[in-house]
Amino acid sequence: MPEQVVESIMEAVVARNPGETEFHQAVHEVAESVAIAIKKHPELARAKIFERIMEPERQIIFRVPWQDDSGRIHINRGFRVEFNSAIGPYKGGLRFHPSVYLGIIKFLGFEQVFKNALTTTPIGGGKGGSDFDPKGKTDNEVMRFCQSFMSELFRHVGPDTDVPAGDIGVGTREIGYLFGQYKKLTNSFTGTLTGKGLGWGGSLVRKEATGYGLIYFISRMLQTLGKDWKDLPVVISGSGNVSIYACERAQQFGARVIAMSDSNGYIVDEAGIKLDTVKKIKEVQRGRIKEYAAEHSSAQYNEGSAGIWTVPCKVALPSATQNEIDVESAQSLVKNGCIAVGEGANMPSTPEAIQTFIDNGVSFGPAKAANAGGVVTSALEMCQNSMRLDWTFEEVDKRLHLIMDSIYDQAVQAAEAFGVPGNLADGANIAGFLKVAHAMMAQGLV
Ligand code: NDP
Ligand code: 2IT
Repeated sequence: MPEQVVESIMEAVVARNPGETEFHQAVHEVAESVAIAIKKHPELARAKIFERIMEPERQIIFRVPWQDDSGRIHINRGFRVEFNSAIGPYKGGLRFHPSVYLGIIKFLGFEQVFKNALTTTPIGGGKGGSDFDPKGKTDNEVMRFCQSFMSELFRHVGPDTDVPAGDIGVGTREIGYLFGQYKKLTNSFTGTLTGKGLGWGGSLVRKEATGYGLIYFISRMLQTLGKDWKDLPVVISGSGNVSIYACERAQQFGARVIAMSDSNGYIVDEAGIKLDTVKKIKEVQRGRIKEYAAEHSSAQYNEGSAGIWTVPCKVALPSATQNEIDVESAQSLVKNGCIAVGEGANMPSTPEAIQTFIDNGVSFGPAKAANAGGVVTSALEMCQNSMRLDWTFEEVDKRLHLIMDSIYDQAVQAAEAFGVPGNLADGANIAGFLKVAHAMMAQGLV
């Protein structure tokens, strides 16, 4: 696709999907990479494969009514976008966050298609969620919301159709309530959701998987720079599922993680983050990162989450949310000597921020590749559920590590083959796209 084709595709995307700015951003980024691949594969342009991928196979939007503990009625909106099933059942998380609207779910679903293709496992792409805010809700309120959400979703999903999992605001608690309602409505115990609890179909390592996978991926990037984790100062944004387990593995590999955040602010602890405290505050008490500073005199708390990128570090792992690193934050990381950025979150860097990293020789691990460990392990959970077997922690972790290595290799090899050596973002987009494109070509115009 020459440059004019990318521009005309973008005009069409914006006209057909007005106001969905995150979706436009995600499509633009992939279109630019794929243009390189399509030059070598004109048959894919003639078959309009990219244009077909951009249009979700199915989009479901539904009402989610629920009652709070005082009996008041609330109405939220639920989404499931079934994006692409060329290589397997739709697969991807559910996000519960007040910022959720169709444009967020579509950007996430679109990215998921290519990420899942890179995993080497047979899963298509989808995403869902709601503008429900679990913060400050009681367990009973969250349970009633999840039951109402699943009362509609259950008819659209299934172990060979669409397999949701967690994302922001959806962890083991929410998956439990969703699973209970799904099981009751369908009278079947299947692997329709992943991220289930241990003892009722969940896989060991799923909780740790995105964070651990991120660290395995960045290890490969560091190797090519002739570095390892030992004593490297690392900054990780967020303090949720991805951030906590990225911190755990990085520390186990000898890194010095010095800052973490939430949407209110960030903590800096030059003595090294005490992860047990973060786990207690975030996983047990569902509290705020600010509370960390009250427990450790070596730490300071600062208001405002973006300030975390002014903390000097060698490795930055944005693991909170989309567009959290803008060009100023990227410049500040570069100025302070950052050598590698690994995206734990989905689309955390703006296009200008990515360009800043590339222009300044900062090694850049794109989300689709670097944070694929979560969905990789979800696919391993599906596999264990189908076999009615549970693998050990070591077995799952070994497979996760091998697959993260393969994802890294695919990105490197595609970047080389298509004339952009070292550009892992282009490489990951091209490798993921070609896998889906070839499957779609083989399956005809459906
Ligand atoms: P969690 O809900 O466990 O944690 C989210 C973290 O990010 C919290 O610290 C939260 O702070 C912070 N955050 C959320 N929204 C914002 C915002 N608008 N501004 C600043 N901070 C924010 O989610 P996960 O850890 O699961 O997900 C984090 C990222 O990783 C997301 O981009 C997700 O799509 C991606 N991801 C997740 C995977 C998974 O398996 N869970 C797999 C691959 C990617 P606060 O508590 O204040 O809201
Ligand atoms: O963005 C992601 O890859 C996820 N939230 C995990 C999806 C999954 O199905 O495990």
